[in-house]
Amino acid sequence: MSDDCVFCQIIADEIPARVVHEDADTLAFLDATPMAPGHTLVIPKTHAATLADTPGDDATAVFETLHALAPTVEAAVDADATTIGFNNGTAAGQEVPHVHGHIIPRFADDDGGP
Ligand code: DGP
Repeated sequence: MSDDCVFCQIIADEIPARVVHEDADTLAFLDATPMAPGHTLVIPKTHAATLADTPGDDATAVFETLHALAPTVEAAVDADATTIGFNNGTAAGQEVPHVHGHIIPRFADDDGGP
């Protein structure tokens, strides 16, 4: 755990989050400032800032959770598709330095999204 990491604090249950999935290696919860209803973040439970810093097993676990969860998120909000991605590093727009994948529900009539 990284003490000053907001996502580590969510894992430790020190700050609240709307958790939608948890397993031994990953946690998924609703984004606090969603780009669409159901916008979900998937993180490894072990702190790593970026994908390059993430051990292979944790990266695999995050991608497995994204793969398993995206259809559920899409169906839950009756979306037509999902944008799935990582802002990987500060220059790419990553604001929280704990690696996380976004599941962003998309709708046929939305404005083009992120
Ligand atoms: P990124 O730009 O890829 O680092 O996205 C970080 C996302 O994390 C952003 O969409 C807002 C979300 N976020 C930041 N702080 C919190 C928090 O405390 N709780 C939750 N649920 N989401 C947060």
